[in-house]
Amino acid sequence: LKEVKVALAGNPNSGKSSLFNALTGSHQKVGNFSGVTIEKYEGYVDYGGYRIRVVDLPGTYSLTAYSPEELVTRNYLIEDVPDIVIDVVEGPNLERNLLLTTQLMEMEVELLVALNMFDEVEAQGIDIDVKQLQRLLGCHIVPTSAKKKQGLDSLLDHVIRIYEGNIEIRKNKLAFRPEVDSAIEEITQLLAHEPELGKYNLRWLAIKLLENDKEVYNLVRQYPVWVKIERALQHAIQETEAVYKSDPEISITEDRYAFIRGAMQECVKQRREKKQSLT
Ligand code: BGO
Repeated sequence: LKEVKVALAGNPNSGKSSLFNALTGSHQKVGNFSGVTIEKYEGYVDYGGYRIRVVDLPGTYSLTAYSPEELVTRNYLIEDVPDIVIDVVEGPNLERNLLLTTQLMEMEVELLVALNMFDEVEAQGIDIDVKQLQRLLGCHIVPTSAKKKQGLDSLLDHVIRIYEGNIEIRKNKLAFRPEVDSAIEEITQLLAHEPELGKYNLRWLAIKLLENDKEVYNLVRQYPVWVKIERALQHAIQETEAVYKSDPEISITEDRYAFIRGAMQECVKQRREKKQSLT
């Protein structure tokens, strides 16, 4: 059997453990993530001639360095490099859940969205333009109901076809405001001077530096190129302060929310309930 490594990421209460259970059934074990007391659920499912190994990552709303759950999640994505990351999204609460999605896009992981609780989406009369949302997120989206065990085969089909490179989709990058985008570009190029950093996604490191991320700061500070990067960061702060009266960190957060608002306006409509006819 060919093995495919899949990680489940998602907000708390998105139905991640329900999906994990529905997928892996009795093939589960529990351990700990290295160095922390956070439980690590691993399991597998054999499907279509593949053994799909699934890790259930801690539930998180974001990928900052401020909470152990968020650190464990992003470190896992960086160090263990799953073949595919399934972002389990709570369909009826799409807007809130997309914040994590935007950050997974920034990490440029191989992303697949499980639009979970789709039974609730339908019951509540919410219309989601899945095709258009796929275009905006630059990844495939599969509606699922972990509770009713619907969409699971389609999800696994997508895992295999993405792994085999059989369904292309145009990746999309979130556009930040021009001053931030050019700072990201400049810092990414500076980071490329350090071969040892080559194992990281440099664009992601650049975004995190602009966000004042402590962990990434401590990583990059050890390298000679830091002097130039610090100058670039200072310059970015001056520019965004001058134009927007806010620092790069706030600008980046605002741009993520702007992207999400746009996506919601384009893709999600509340259907008006049909009035009951009196005839
Ligand atoms: C309770 N559809 C629906 N309708 N519900 C779902 C789906 C789905 O596709 N998937 C999950 N749920 P977790 P995290 C509950 O436990 O997997 C429900 O944190 C209840 N419990 O059943 O735990 C799931 O791992 C009493 O709901 O999420 C669970 O991501 C009343 O979403 C909740 C109502 O799922 C969270 C619900 C005693």
